[in-house]
Amino acid sequence: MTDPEQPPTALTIAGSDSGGGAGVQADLKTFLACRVHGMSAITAVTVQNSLGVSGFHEIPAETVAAQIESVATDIGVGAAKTGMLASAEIIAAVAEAVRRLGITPFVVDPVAASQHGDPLLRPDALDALRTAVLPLATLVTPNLGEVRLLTGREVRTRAELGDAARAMHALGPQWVLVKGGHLPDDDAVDVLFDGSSLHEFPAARVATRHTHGSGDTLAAAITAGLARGADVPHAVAEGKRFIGEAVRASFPLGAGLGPVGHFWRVGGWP
Ligand code: PXL
Repeated sequence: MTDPEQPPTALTIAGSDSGGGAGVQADLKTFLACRVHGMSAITAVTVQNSLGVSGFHEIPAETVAAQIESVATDIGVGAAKTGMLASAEIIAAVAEAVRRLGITPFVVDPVAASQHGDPLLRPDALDALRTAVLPLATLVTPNLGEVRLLTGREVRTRAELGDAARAMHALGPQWVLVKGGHLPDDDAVDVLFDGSSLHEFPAARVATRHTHGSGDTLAAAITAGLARGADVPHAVAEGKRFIGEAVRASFPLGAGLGPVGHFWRVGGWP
């Protein structure tokens, strides 16, 4: 039973990014900036910097499940999200733990690759993601590449976003947020679908290549909103505002892709 004096809590089930811009590190910074106590169940340790991912080490599936169980049975999980899940074994263990412990709301960011294109999910794990995890999701947040991997659908125009959301919804989540940022339009539109109505979230584009960790940050900000008691449309609206400001506050780091600026709301640099 959660103490009413305890702050809202959120759990990320994701991989570590040694460069600090994406993965668990992005999620925990976002949770803090959104005023929830962040917790982590680490699925894999990636070796990476601004130039890309040069390797990763998977955590044993039973250790991933044990991390989830440990925090859920003591601290309580107000909302959870997934990021890099790495393998079919880890996916099966996460799905079993989330179901058994009744963890909800549950946001699934179906991460398959880094922005550099480095794989973060074994190709043979896609089926497990589709069949074991998506039916448990309160919300799934695919980009267009992930829509293609999960549904076989190629989205080339804004008009096709709705069909993509319907195809994703048929895989079992309660809500779908398809991120249209990779379309060649002037603004970037995401569409939210609950099985009956479509809602568009347009956003102005920001001219920067430093967007490492942006998908993780959006899903984490939405998860924080859900942990604070918002419904899905309000949590998505708040999450879109958070990531919009974070992209505007992004900065160069190292020789490659810099991260979004998680500290836009807490103040400090720049
Ligand atoms: O942004 C997707 C992502 C998720 N999780 C980890 C990552 C990345 C991208 O690099 O490294 C650990």
